[in-house]
Order: sequence, then structure tokens, then C-alpha cells
Amino acid sequence: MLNDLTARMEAIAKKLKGEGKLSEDNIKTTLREIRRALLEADVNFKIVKQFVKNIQEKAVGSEVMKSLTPGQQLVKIVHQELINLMGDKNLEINLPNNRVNKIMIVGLQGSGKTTFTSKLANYYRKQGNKPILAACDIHRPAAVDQLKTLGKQLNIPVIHHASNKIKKIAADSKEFAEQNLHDLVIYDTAGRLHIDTEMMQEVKQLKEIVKPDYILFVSDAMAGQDAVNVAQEFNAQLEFDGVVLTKMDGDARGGAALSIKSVTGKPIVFIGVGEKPNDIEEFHADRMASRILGMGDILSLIEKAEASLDEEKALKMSKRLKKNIFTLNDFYDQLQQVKNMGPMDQILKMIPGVDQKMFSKVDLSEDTTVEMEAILSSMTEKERDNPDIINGSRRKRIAAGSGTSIQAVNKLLKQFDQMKVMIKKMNKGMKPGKMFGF
Ligand SMILES: Nc1nc2c(ncn2[C@@H]2O[C@H](COP(=O)(O)OP(=O)(O)O)[C@@H](O)[C@H]2O)c(=O)[nH]1
Ligand SMILES: [Mg+2]
Repeated sequence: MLNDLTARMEAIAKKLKGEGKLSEDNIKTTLREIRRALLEADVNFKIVKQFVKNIQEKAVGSEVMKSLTPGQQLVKIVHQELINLMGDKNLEINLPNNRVNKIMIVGLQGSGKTTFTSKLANYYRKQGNKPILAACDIHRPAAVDQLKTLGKQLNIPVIHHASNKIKKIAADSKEFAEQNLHDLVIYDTAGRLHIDTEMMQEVKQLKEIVKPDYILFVSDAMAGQDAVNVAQEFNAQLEFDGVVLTKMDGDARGGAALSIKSVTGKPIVFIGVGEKPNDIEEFHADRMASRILGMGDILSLIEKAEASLDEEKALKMSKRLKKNIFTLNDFYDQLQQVKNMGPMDQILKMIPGVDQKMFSKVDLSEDTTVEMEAILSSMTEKERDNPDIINGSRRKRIAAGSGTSIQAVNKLLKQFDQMKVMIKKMNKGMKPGKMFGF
């Protein structure tokens, strides 16, 4: 998904994250690289200009946070700007079960409307709705057949009519939904290869007849900036509520994804990631921004860490560590603090100053973390303070108490020993991680 853009932005971010200091010069270079990456992704140049300007202003004005390196902080600013660009708020689609909700799907021919119509029905059925599909693309018989086939595959009724009058199909759909207690009608509509007045008139007429709760505009992500002009025109005529970007699984450059929200003011709600009924994803600007910068959800982990860690405790910990004091109690404390933030191995990756290589030998996946916590909580305070006293019979008791095995207890003690060695090494060589004090 957006592979080229992602590769370039990822490279920029990676370089930055390593920077302990930022000079005016390397900020300038970074901004130039970002600018080029976006232009090559076919993002509208005005949007790019504003984007770079925003970053520059924020980078200059912001205070450097203690827990992030300046490079990481700049990445964070870029990340936030990407979020603002793609949509800082989402469209909330509410489809209560006690009424017939109506969603109209519009867009150019070939953009993926019919495919998306069936994907959306499938999606909402999983959420507890009972959808039907209305075949309002009346100009091409093949279009009706396509929807009928998709409906049959999913076992979702498709309403169509031989007269091919949209008024009739709309009325039939309403009646069918009411009589059979369906709470959602999704209208597939006709598109053309280009905007044309006749098509617009027809969709506008359908809007007036149906009075949809939501209109979603479907756009082919591969179409780049062109798509943005089409979106603008559809929005001017129909005032749609949200955007669907299809074919995001292809090699779309990203122009549409990054420009459409700021040009139309309407958020991207869903993306299509394939031709199958399940190839639909909710769009989240923050996740997409993280994806583009190649950092998974690490940024949100940073935020969580900042919100949940007790700075004073961390400072105390750091002082203890500097003196090479690290007991199982300390370990337990750390585990407690980070346990709600996600897998430890991921958290460790984002801590400034932590040498990843040192931790590569320690298994810190989520499962192990849960097990570790169970074992640690089955020890007495005294045992955690002085692990040397944990002899065979104590190991047996701890294993039984934590519902694990003696091997698991042994493993934890061994890992703890390894950690102590690492800490000693770190104290000799580099500074320990600021936040967790490891
Ligand atoms: N790879 C991929 N293909 C898609 C996606 N959505 C639609 N398509 C394909 O795009 C083509 C046009 O889709 P269709 O739904 O008929 O577009 P419509 O003319 O707007 O109704 C079809 O071959 C679909 O299988 C998607 O998200 N990913
Ligand atoms: Mg179609």
C-alpha cells in the first residue's frame, strides 16, 4: 500500500530517528526530501507547500521533550501533520436497527462502486445489520448482473427492476426492506468514465428520491490528482459525506489519499484493499500516517508511555541502575508499569538510548510478559529482593502458585541474570534508557 511513498518517508524517518541533534541544515534537507516525496506521490503542490510550511513552523517552535530525541520529535511532528492532512476526524456512521438506513454509493465508472457496495453490505452484516442492495446502475445490464452475482455469493438480496427506472427501484427497495425487516439499503449507482451532466442529474435525482442518510464517494486510489478534481465536482453537486478509496492494494502513489480530504473537506471512511468481499478496511488517518512513516503503532506507544509512566519512579529507578542495583522487585515494578502499553519488545524499540541488540536475546513477547508477571507475583517480596534465596523448593512453590512450570521459573531467573549483565555493560558503555531505566 502506497509503497513508493512509504519507502521514501520511511527512509527519511529512519535517518531522523537516529539524529541526536537537529541543525537548521538537516531540518532543511529533511523538509526538501519530504517535499519531493510528496510531489512524486502526486500530491497537489499547494497542499505540499502548506504541509512543509506547517512542519517547519512546528519544528522551530516546539520544545524538545525529554523522552524523545530531537530526530524522533521531528518524526512525530511529520506524523501529526500527515494525520491532519488525511483527516483529523472521522465520519461517524450510525445505522440503528430500528429503521431503514440508506447509504448511496457514487463515483466514476470503474472506480469500484459495485464491488464496494457488496463489501459494505457484508461489512455491516457482520456488525449486526440486515442489508439489501439496490441496483440503480440502470444503463449497463452487465452492472445489474454483477451486483446480482455478488449478492448471491454473500446471500444478500439485490433489488432490481426490468423497467430500469430508478424511481421504481428505489420504491421497491424501500418496500422490500420494510416488509422483510431489513435495516439497511445500499444503493449502487451509475458512473461514467468522466463527469457528465446527464449522469450528475441522474444521481442527484436519486438523492432526492431516496434521501440517503449517507452518501459515500468512491475513488480509485490509483487515479492520483485526477481523482481529486472528480471528487471536488461530485462534492459540489451532491455534497457527499465521506470518501472511499479503492484499490489501495495496488501500486497507488498516494496523491488521492493525501489530497482528497483537504480539497473536499470530507474524510476518507473506508479503503478497498482487494477484489474480495472481505477486502475492506476502516480508514484511520493515524494508522495510515504511521504506516507511511513505517513505524507501525510505535508512535501511539510513545504517547501511552508518556501518559502512563511515573517520571519520579523512573528517575529513582535510573539512579538505582546506575549503581548496578537491579532486583526482581525492580523488574516487577517495570513490568507493572508497562503491561498495559502493549508488547514489551515493541516498547523497548522506541526507548531512546536502549541498545536493541542487547535485548535481542531476551524474549519479551506479550505471552512471555504475562507469564513473567504471574511468576513474579507468586514470589514473596523477600524473594524478589534477593533472588539468590530462591532454591529448589521455592521454585516448585512459585511454579505451582503461578500456574506455570519450574522450567518457566528457571527461565525467568536466567533472563533476569542476563538483564543484570546487560545493565552492567550499559553502565560501562552507554546511558540507560531514560524512561524505563533499563
Ligand atoms: N485490486 C482491487 N480491485 C478492485 C477493488 N475494488 C474494485 N476493484 C476492481 O475494479 C474493477 C471495477 O470495479 P467495479 O466495482 O465494477 O466498479 P464500478 O464501475 O465503479 O462499479 C473490478 O475489476 C473490481 O474487481 C480493490 O479494492 N482492489
Ligand atoms: Mg458498477
